Amino acid sequence: MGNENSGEQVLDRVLTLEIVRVTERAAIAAARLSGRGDEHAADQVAVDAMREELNALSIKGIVVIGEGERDEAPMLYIGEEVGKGTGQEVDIALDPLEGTTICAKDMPNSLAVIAMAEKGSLLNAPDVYMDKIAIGPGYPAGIVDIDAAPADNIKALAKAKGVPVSEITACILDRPRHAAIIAAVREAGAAIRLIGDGDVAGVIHTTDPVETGIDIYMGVGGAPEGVLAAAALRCIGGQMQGRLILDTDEKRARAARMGVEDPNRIYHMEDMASGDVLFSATGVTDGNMLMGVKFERDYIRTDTLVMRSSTGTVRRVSAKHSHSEKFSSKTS
Ligand code: VTB
Repeated sequence: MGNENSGEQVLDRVLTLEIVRVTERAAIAAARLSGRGDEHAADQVAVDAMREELNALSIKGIVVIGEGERDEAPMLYIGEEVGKGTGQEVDIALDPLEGTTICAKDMPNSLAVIAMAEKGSLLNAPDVYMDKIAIGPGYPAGIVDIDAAPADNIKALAKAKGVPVSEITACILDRPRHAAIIAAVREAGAAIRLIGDGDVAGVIHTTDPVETGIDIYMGVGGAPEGVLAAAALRCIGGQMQGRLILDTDEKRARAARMGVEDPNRIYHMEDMASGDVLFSATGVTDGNMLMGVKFERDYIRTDTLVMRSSTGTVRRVSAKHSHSEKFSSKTS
């Protein structure tokens, strides 16, 4: 798959393999608690595991997208320094368990995700909502537009793909706030896959419609998840636009403190994740692109997608881990 976004290789390429270990470890921890109905516990073990693995890396990392602001998240909060404090300075966006509720319910597509980038190249997004639209690679630039009517975007996409609108599937979070967009997409004649959570996976799924059945992601989800998804698309190729939803003075002030000058700005994929970006996602529960963690008698198996924007290489890492203390079920 071609990648138009190649750029300078700034990050040490060994980090591409190091971050696989980080998401594998978080995914294994979370997966032990999948289907147990306790989303906080699943999230907590994933956070602990990811943090421990990150702190073993020779990086000077800073969390720019994390578990929340320092006062509300004791670990992996925005601004937390991670890594051994030696080596390259990197910005990190992470979600040790993207889709806590789907993991707790043992439903598809929960992931452990991380993006690592050159210092200063990931959008410092506040934890607010973001309106998003994303499509995979291979389309002319600008064929979808966050400000266009949903039906027009669907029709433009179908035309560019060379299929009738009825063969297009949009992925949308199943929320009451999406009633109008859902009605408009259905009225246009396209199908919709409604998801309960996990729009990072939803966006990534647009990059491989043959495997996932998803052509376009639309709707309002978390802004931090938007930056993570943009980091992934920068590596695989595709188009994405996002706009923060800053509908109160408090949110506008919070965003301004994080450097957002224009509250109505449309962020394109490259505005959310620029420079050399690495991205890794390990499946927690089974999904459309990634298998979930499998606990077998002799091994624990994981499935990871890891990629890098400067080279456009997308690797799939299928790993067998021996049972060990590190992967045991106790929290650290
Ligand atoms: C999405 C989704 C997340 O939050 O961003 C969503 O990717 C949006 O927020 O997995 P609401 O749930 O408030 O609609 C999550 O579902 C995480 O909560």
